[in-house]
Amino acid sequence: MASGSSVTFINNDNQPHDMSSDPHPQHTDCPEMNGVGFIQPGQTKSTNAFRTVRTCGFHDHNQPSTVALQGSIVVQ
Ligand SMILES: [Cu+2]
Repeated sequence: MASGSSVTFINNDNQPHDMSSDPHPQHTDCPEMNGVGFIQPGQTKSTNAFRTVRTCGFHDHNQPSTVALQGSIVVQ
């Protein structure tokens, strides 16, 4: 993903999620993830624009060890 872009999260689950930057629980790596945060079922939210070239890992803060709710965004 190009620096300066944002990423849209769509919650297709039937429960809310709290999408946060790694590391858990500090969430300090990529503050751009704060644009998503708590997301209700069916809701769509976007990150803030990523301006630093790096890889941003994320997780569900309420289920931090659930691998299916983890991922990474590569900012190039
Ligand atoms: Cu967390």
